[in-house]
Amino acid sequence: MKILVLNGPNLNLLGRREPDIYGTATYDDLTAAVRRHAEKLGVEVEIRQSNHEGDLVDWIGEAIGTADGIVLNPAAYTHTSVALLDAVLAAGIPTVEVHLSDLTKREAFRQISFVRAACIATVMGHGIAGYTEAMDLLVKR
Ligand code: CA2
Repeated sequence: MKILVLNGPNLNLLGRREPDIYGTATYDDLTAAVRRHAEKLGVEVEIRQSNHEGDLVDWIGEAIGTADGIVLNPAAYTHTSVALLDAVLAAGIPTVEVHLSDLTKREAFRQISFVRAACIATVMGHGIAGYTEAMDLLVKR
């Protein structure tokens, strides 16, 4: 089984500000936790991050026929991107939406998620542990 983990804008800067919202773990900590968990589960993993919406759309499209599941934190594009929603719908690959923070406790504009309609589950508010929980959901499925 192969899982693709996609991260949206600014997540590469994780751990550098707003620790009260996002925790103190860095992006390297996140990728290390995901790789460790993939090894434990016996699955292949590929992790990517981009600040550009089109990169994320392209990577979802390229996953067709190569990935069995996607863990997707679209970051700010969660709240704006119909293109990402359409990409996940078109790919037809089981996808779990992940957020480090609990969006239900944040600003009104963060209550909207376009991609959610195409995802099999959403994990939020568990920090980087949310990524490994999402991987478990995909493996169980
Ligand atoms: O909670 C999440 O995981 C978010 O997807 C993170 C996004 C935010 O726009 C979403 O509403 C919720 C922000 C990613 C930026 O992450 C940073 C965190 C700390 C320091 C620098 C960047």
